[in-house]
Amino acid sequence: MSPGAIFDGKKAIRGGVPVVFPQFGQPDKAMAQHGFARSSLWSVEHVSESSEQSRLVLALTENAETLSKWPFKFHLRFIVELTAVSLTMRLVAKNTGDAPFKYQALLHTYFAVPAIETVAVRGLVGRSFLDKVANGEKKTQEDDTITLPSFTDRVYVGEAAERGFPEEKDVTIGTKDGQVTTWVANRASNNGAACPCDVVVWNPYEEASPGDLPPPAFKSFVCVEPGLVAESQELQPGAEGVVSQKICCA
Ligand code: TA6
Repeated sequence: MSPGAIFDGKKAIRGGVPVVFPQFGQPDKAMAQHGFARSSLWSVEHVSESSEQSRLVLALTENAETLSKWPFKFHLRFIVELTAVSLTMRLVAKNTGDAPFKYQALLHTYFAVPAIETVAVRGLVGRSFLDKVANGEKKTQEDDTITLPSFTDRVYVGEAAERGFPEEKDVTIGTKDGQVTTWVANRASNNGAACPCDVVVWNPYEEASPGDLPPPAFKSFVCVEPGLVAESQELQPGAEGVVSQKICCA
């Protein structure tokens, strides 16, 4: 959590896992950056507790505010499952209207790290990525070790889309000297069928740190974000789109 996080509901809380829906970035300028979900008030739909797992389901459906920005009916669920060894989060978007709609969805997860300069993210080798620090230039990840020595903002395109759907590989977060601290499984589906999961890797460094993330806060996190964002997805009436992330300590 950023020391400058704002909790008055006027903007997304800076840290944790902001829920991005129905847009990533601001393709629709009339709608907030990253959509309305992360700054809306959700309801608690379900809470359960056992010796094995704690489970929480939060829900958001269309309302006058969302309809004024995006004229579609939906039921969003954010499902959090915590065990002794893992945290699994699933964003499930259901089209509850009678016409298809286009959407993007992403879990904007902030992972705490000791020092961004020593971080290495692995498991994305071979993927194409859009380098938003280089005007969105399309590049290929040649090395399995991704370091973040400076402002980094990349959309790693879901591998399956380009390589005939090989088994999705997990991502690890660790250090340049080879340590692995966190395993991250990113998955997606749309209209009930598994589909390639894009992964965004971001750290703003000082030059792109927003006001509610005052330096040196950038030194203490890396964002590894599963999503359906490289292209808008079309969700059929009654169908669901899902983005999930399972996090385990190595
Ligand atoms: O994490 C990727 C990204 O889209 C970056 O481009 C940057 O804008 C970041 O999200 C934070 O966005 P926010 O609206 O939360 O300041």
